[in-house]
Amino acid sequence: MQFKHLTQEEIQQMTFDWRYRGFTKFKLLTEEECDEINEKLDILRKNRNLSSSEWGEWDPYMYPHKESNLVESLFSHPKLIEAMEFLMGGELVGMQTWAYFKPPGQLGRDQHQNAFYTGCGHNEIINTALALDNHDEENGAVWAYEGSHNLGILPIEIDEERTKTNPKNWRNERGKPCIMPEGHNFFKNPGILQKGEVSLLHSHCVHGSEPNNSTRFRRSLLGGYLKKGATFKQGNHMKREPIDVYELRNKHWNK
Ligand SMILES: O=C(O)CCC(=O)C(=O)O
Ligand SMILES: [Fe+2]
Repeated sequence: MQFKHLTQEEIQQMTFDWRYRGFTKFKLLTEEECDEINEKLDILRKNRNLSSSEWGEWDPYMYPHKESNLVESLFSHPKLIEAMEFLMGGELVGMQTWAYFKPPGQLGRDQHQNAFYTGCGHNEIINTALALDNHDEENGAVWAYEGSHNLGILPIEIDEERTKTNPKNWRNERGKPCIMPEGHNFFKNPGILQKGEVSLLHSHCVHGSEPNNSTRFRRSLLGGYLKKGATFKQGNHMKREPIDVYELRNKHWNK
């Protein structure tokens, strides 16, 4: 495979990470570029909250790429596309974008595998998280069990009390954790990201986040990408529709 955007070093790191960890990361944007996205997302969020009482103030923002050229261009970033084609071994279909704001005090997301929700096969979906702040243990970074991507789809356990802490329109955050195999010893990687780094998460890797116990935000722009030809569940909530990321890449990046 010919690479236009990834360095040899990045490819080596990614190859290792995908085999042994189930997630990888690299630098994508500068802090200034992140500030611009944060401003844009904040405008979208405020407009949403003014125009509808459906959403809580800090609820995730669904499909921001539909309303922002900037977000749409990032969703089709050539370096991201190249990395995911390499990791999944084929072309991609865009699935979803959403923005997380995670202000101080906000609860985290229970441990889960993304493939549980999208219903696709092993290594057939990658979720990206572009860090728009520094992410660390204090502000509830997304941790992941290293190597857990080699597990099948795990059972979940419903905790009715905890499901009550979910935002009204965002029912999968809490109360349906997956159950790890008994006595497992997967290393829990804290998922530290610098502002401007993007993480790529394997379909089956178990991950979650703790509450934001800091006085800082923990914002991120998330994307979902399916391997072309893979089947998926639309989802009651996300109502996923295939998005042509190559058309978007031509539109924004002309390459
Ligand atoms: O940011 C979070 O707390 C969770 C993100 C997540 O689950 C994902 O990117 O798949
Ligand atoms: Fe997830």
